[in-house]
Parts: sequence; structure tokens; C-alpha cells
Amino acid sequence: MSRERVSIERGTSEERSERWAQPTRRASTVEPTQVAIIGAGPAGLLLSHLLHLAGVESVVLERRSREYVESRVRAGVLEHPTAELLREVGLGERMDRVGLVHAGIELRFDGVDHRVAFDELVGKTITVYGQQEVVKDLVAARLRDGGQVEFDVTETAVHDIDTDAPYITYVDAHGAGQRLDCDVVAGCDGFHGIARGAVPAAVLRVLDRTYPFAWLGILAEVPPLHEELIYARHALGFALCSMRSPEITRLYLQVDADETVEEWPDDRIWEELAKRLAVDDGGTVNVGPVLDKGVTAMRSFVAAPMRQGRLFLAGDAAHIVPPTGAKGMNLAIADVSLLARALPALLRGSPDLADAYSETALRRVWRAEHFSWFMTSMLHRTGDDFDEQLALSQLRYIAGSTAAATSLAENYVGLPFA
Ligand code: RFL
Ligand code: PHB
Repeated sequence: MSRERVSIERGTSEERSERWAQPTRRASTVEPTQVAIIGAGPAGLLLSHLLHLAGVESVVLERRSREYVESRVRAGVLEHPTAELLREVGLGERMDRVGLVHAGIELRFDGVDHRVAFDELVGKTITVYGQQEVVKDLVAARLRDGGQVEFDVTETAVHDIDTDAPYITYVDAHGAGQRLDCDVVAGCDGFHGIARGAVPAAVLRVLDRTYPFAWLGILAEVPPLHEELIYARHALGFALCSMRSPEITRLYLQVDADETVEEWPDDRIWEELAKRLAVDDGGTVNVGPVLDKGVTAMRSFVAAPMRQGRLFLAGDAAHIVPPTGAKGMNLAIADVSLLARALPALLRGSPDLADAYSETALRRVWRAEHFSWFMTSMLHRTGDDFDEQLALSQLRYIAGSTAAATSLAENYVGLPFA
């Protein structure tokens, strides 16, 4: 990517103060920037890094603390194109050192494992590397490069996105009201953020699906059961055995949508995992200290368009997938890889890529929505016997057909970025 500095005309300071709409409290104006990014998750931080490489300035505003975003346990699987992009933009060193490259996954059903060999079927692999590690690498790179990331901000609000001079108001970590003028706003503030709400209700179309189950996830100090991920379908419900390192296991259990962690003491979790992960030829689940425990709702959600005027939405702010396909963080990264080309071009006066952004991004989003729904339906128990037989038939088809296994592999490792 070019490191050429993009300069643009933002108007005189008098013109800028005329644009000052009634701030909610006494505010000072911080140094304007080109792209104001809301949210320091994978989407916001990577966008800021990519824009820096393209010579575009940005400021990232994050509601949580640096410690919080760097320790939030979430995704673990990087698609092939994600890992390639991170390497290409100088973020691959630690990932390549400590990430675990996997050439396949196991589908476990009827008490037997069926391996889907990604390398043999599509010539690609995935990398198991925790989302919080990606976030740590991104924060370190941004700070090293003099990037501005403001943590602990509150009351973030977006203004004037339908003009060429949008701005954000917020309260900084010291309690001072601030106004940040910019040319473009990137809403990378996740599913519960405020950016999506700035798109008029008459324009925004939301399509979604909820599932009658959730995932109880634990992080445990115990070696993984197997060197690759195991996705298990069992009459008692889904179980997933993943990992973060050769010493740390990440495990998930399908639970009812309204269950809480209090209902799942550690002993109950281990007993249930032993049942759901049981195989015909024996083997046991390794038991160890639980380091983290949480329940995650399962939802499919797409809000379109992903752009309104000078506001661009990326990642979970615009779409959510159930985690069974390991797609959420990868989609967030695919979105910002598009924005990293579209926004510098827009600021130089070429709007074509920005105009195409929503449609281009949504094409990939819907592929991932389908794949995530497909994996979820195939692996979870709904209690309906017809669903059960359809799911088992699909699993047997994948286990016995190279064509079916190749389709799963191609989607799982990730289709090329646009
Ligand atoms: P994030 O990571 O939610 O970051 C948004 C950030 O915005 C901040 N924020 C605000 N900041 C300022 N002002 C406001 N008003 C704000 N409101 C919110 C938030 O504090 C936060 O820091 O969104 P982003 O960057 O779009 O990234 C998306 C991913 O985090 C998400 O899709 C994945 O974690 C999903 N996911 C998985 N994705 C994968 O690709 N592979 C996986 O294996 C995978 N497994 C998972 C997952 C998500 C899970 N959970 C817990 C939902 C497994 C689980 C269990
Ligand atoms: C994880 O390791 O957290 C993980 C792996 C695969 C998934 C979801 C989550 O499908």
C-alpha cells in the first residue's frame, strides 16, 4: 500500500465553528482528523492501521479500557485470507510465532470422528490465534506508529453524516466534553454500539434470526483434547473443543437460550462435555482449572445499507453471525479491508469504491451468514426429530462425499477477499 499522505480541504476554522451544532455539554474541539473511528475492536483498530499505511489520519474512540479490550475472550479462528492480510500489513510476526496452523477440523457424530482436510481439499489452512491477541498486536502497532486511540470515552454521538463535514461528540476519560471534526465516520462499535442508530430507520433494513439455544464457553488450563478443533453433534446437544495454545483449551456447550453461568458449576460442565464428546473407542475429556466462563447468545443479523452519507459501518456494527462457522471477526476484517481502499479514494475525490462498499461487503456477509446458519443447523439439537434426521443426513453426506466436504472446507478457510 502507498504511504503517500492524502491532503484534503476541510475549510477554515471559522467555517468549522459555524458547523458547531449545540453540543450537549461544554465541549472543547480536539484536533480534527480525516477518519473518526468508533470502537477499538478488530474492525476499528485494523482500519486505523490500514489507513495509516495509506497515508490517511484517523482517531479511534473506545468506550472500554485498554486492559478490557485486550483481555476480552472471544473468537479464535483466523481464516486463510485474514492471516494473509495480517502478514501483508506487518502484523503477522507474533501470529506466526504462537498461532496454531490447522489443516482440518473433526466433525464428531454417532460417536465417530470424520476429518475435513482443508489442505487436501482446497490447499489452504486456518490459524488458531485468539481475538484478544489480534487486538493486542493492533493496539501495540497503532501506539508504535503514533496512532491516536482514546480509551474510556463515554456519550459518543455522531452528527451531520449527511454533510461533507460530520463530527463526533464524546466525553473523554477525564470527563471533558469533546468534539472531533472529521471527513468520514467509521462505525466499528460492535452490535451494541451507537453508529448503526445514526442511519435513519426509514433507510435501514434489518433481517435477523434468533436461535432457541446459546453457547456456554469456558477457557481452561488444560491441554486440548486433540490437535485440531472438534465440532461434535450429540443427542444432548452441540459441543466444541477448541484451544488457545498447547496448554489452554477453549470449550463450548450448547445450552438453552435463557440459561446462566450460575446454573453451570464447573463439575457440571466437565460431566456434560465428557458425555457429548464421548467416542466409541474410549478417550476422556481432560479436566483442569476454569479461567473464564460466559454465555453467548446465538443470532444472525444483517443491517443494510452499510453506508449512510459519510458514515460507514463495519463488522458487528452491521452484522452478526452465530459463532459455529467462526466467521464474525473474519467478516469484520474483510469489511475494513474494503474500507481501507475505499476511504482514501473517497478523500482524494474518487467516490466509486465508497459507493460500491455496502453492496460489495454485503455479498461476502451473506455468504458467511449462510455458512454460519448451515453449520449451526447441522450441529445443534433443536428437539425436533425431523431437524435431527436432516442434520445427520448432511453430516453423513459431508463425511462421505468429497464434493460436500470441499464446499465446507472452502467456506471454512474463507473465500478470497474482494
Ligand atoms: P467488537 O469486537 O465488538 O468491537 C467493537 C468495539 O466498540 C466498542 N464500543 C464503543 N466505543 C465507543 N463508543 C461507543 N458507543 C461504543 N460502543 C461499543 C466496544 O467496546 C468494542 O471494543 O466488534 P468488531 O470489531 O466488529 O469485531 C467483531 C468480532 O469481535 C466478533 O465478530 C467475533 O468475536 C465473533 N466471534 C468469532 N469470530 C470469528 O471470526 N471466529 C471465531 O472463532 C469466533 N468465535 C465469536 C466467537 C464471538 C463470540 N462471542 C463472545 C460473541 C466466539 C464467541 C463466543
Ligand atoms: C474459538 O476457539 O473460540 C472458536 C473456534 C471455532 C468456532 C467458534 C469459536 O466456530
